[in-house]
Amino acid sequence: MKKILLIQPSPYDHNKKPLKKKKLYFAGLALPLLAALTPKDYEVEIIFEILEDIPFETDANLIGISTMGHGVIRSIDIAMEFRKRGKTVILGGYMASIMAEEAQKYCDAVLIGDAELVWEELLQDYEKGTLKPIYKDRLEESWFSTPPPRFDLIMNKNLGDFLPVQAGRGCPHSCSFCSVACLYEGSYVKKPVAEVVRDIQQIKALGYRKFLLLDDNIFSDRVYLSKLIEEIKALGMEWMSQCDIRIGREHQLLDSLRNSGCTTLSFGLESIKKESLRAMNKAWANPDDYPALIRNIQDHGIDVSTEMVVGGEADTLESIEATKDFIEDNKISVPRFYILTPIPGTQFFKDIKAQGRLVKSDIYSFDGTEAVYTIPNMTPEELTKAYWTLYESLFTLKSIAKRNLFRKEFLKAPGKYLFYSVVNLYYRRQIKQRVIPNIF
Ligand code: B12
Repeated sequence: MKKILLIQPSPYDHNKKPLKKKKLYFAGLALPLLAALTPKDYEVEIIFEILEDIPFETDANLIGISTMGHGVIRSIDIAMEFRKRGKTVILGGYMASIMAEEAQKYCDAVLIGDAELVWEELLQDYEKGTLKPIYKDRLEESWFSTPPPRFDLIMNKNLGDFLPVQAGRGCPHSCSFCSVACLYEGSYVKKPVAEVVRDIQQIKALGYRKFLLLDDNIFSDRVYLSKLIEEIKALGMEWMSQCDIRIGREHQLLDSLRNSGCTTLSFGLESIKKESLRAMNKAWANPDDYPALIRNIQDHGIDVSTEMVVGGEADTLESIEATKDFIEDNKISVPRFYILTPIPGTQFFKDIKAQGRLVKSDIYSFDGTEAVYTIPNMTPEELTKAYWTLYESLFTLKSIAKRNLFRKEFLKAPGKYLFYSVVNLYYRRQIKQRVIPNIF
């Protein structure tokens, strides 16, 4: 039987060893989906390197490797290792898609964008010996379809208590730093509601009670979202997702979301400085509104998780310090931060490069914990220092307690806030070791 090995590499740690974890909480959908798109006469094996070692001596002749952010360096190293062994290597995923010319140097073919429309053609060409260096497609219609993901291939791995589902891809906004905007250019494509329900039912049948709707912005199409959550409600599951903070204005929708089992929403708030948001082409978000929007969402029983960046155009050491008060005042249980980083391929990267502001060229510095370009109000070294100081200041025992224990919701759900406190303590340890905090 023909065999393909699909790999989700793990990024290198500071000692250039692939990062390892005992458990993978946020399993991606790409490889189970790619496996489902693969014709039945192929045997497919999936490797999540974060959990397991790569079988370089595999009997598979075709190797598919995914790429994400700075982790692409590991993907390239794996690709070269397999090519040395005479295997045919395909690179796909976000990073290979937005820097395809570079990726092409290390593999036999790059698949740019969505695999749904070209994966089968690529496999046919491979069999005929006529593989092209680039396969490119992007779902352009407003609707797309996928087969049910092959979760059977990952059930033997140590995963968290939820599995991924996807309803839509893309986002109507075009924030200049965003890889999603770079690939989807402001478009939003979605799956028929019945198909999303089918995928959730599959997860339920596997014994899970929770799922992660890993869409980039579930508030992209309000009519679609309303229909979707009506159906989700009937499934009796708990779920989490991410979206545009302005959903906080929608009282009725928030009620329906909560009633459908939505427990947590994550928001890319980025900055408390309007001018910094404007420079990111994100002026549609107004930080003056953030506190009221967050409160509304929390008052509807949905936990708010935040992703923010420091190092925006108008950021100062004072505004970074003030971010601490913002997070504490708004009782954000598990805040996450990155240093604003121009990812190659994005508009932001093109602008910063054209302005001659890059101070690092090694992509491994582009992991969101190191300043890689200059900003007006501080040096890159000051920015990196301010970033870690912000993290440290929010992960003191006092701040963890303030955000998780001394809040009005604590008595209603003490177990949950104690769990968040434990996650905070875990993050605290990682911050001390200067490792980007995550539980993955
Ligand atoms: C789940 C997830 C993770 C999980 C991955 C778990 C795992 N091992 O499977 C975790 C939490 C570990 C993670 C970590 C990181 N992630 Co991540 N992650 C995601 C997320 C939310 C969903 C991915 C997903 O399953 N999507 C659904 C699938 C169906 O879509 P897809 O991945 O695009 O796959 C399609 C195509 O791209 C293509 N494809 C994908 N892979 C391959 C491989 C081959 C061979 C082929 C042919 C095709 C192909 O086919 C698929 C079907 O069309 C995305 C956001 C997003 N919009 O996708 C971010 C995202 C991919 N992550 C991102 C980043 C930056 C990271 C980190 C670098 C963060 C950090 N600073 O540490 C790390 C790197 C980890 C690594 N392994 O290298 C960025 C990537 C940006 C970029 N330019 O590359 C994204 C887009 C988030 C964002 N909005 O910026 N991530």
